[in-house]
Amino acid sequence: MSNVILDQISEAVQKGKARDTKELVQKAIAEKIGAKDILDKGLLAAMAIVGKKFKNNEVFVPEVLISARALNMGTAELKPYLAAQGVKPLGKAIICTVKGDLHDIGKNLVRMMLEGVGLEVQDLGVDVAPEKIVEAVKTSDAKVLCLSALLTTTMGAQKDTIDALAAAGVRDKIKIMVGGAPVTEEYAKQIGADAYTSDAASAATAAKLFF
Ligand code: B12
Repeated sequence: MSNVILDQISEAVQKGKARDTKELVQKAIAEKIGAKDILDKGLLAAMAIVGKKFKNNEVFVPEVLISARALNMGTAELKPYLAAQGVKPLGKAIICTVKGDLHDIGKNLVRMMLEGVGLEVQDLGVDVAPEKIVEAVKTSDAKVLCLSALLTTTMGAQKDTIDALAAAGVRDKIKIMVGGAPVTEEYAKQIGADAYTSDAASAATAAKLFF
């Protein structure tokens, strides 16, 4: 039974049907299907399929964008269930997708999970230049900075950002976490980041350790 609805959610995301996605997620929640299953087996499973088709040129940017919009509608419904409510603020974090990169689904999930462990998150958005990040770090009392990159061509901007923070004399003010599909533990070490994790839930667990 539960698989049927998860498949329906996946189907709705693949077709970019935002309203259907939202309603199906609400239905799944009402049927007491776990939020993590709805996310992994419904919403993200769909994006994996869309990603394959995108790679094979079977779908193009507009289709991927409407699927991303549907997925975001679905995750918004899940937010209260993924993120623990009423947690006393633990501290602050800054998050963004680095310069040249417009992918924000992963970033948004990480933000949601950080909020779930009680962090207040300042989201600088996508395509954020190192200078802007330096400014944010200087003017905030955030203890953790999360940098997301989804392209092999923009991973370098994670390093550029860390270098810019060092040049501005604020590198030691903040713990830096990096992530995104092409990023690895080894790369994170190489560019002098403090932590890397491969998914949003473990990102939140790792971030918590810095407080
Ligand atoms: C959706 C998507 C898009 C959408 C983005 C919409 C949006 N609002 O985000 C659109 C259509 C705009 C897009 C555009 C492009 N894309 Co695109 N896109 C994807 C796709 C299909 C899914 C990405 C995604 O959201 N995954 C789901 C999320 C949840 O996963 P995630 O981001 O990896 O995040 C998880 C972890 O990595 C981690 N995480 C993420 N960030 C962080 C940060 C920290 C600090 C930590 C600790 C963890 C962490 O936690 C997350 C949750 O568990 C991927 C294919 C794929 N399967 O990955 C291609 C993909 C990333 N895109 C690709 C390409 C090439 C492009 C374009 C260049 C295409 C083009 N020719 O125009 C443009 C670039 C635009 C730009 N300048 O950014 C390639 C990248 C190849 C490469 N290795 O560089 C991919 C891999 C597709 C492919 N196989 O060809 N894309």
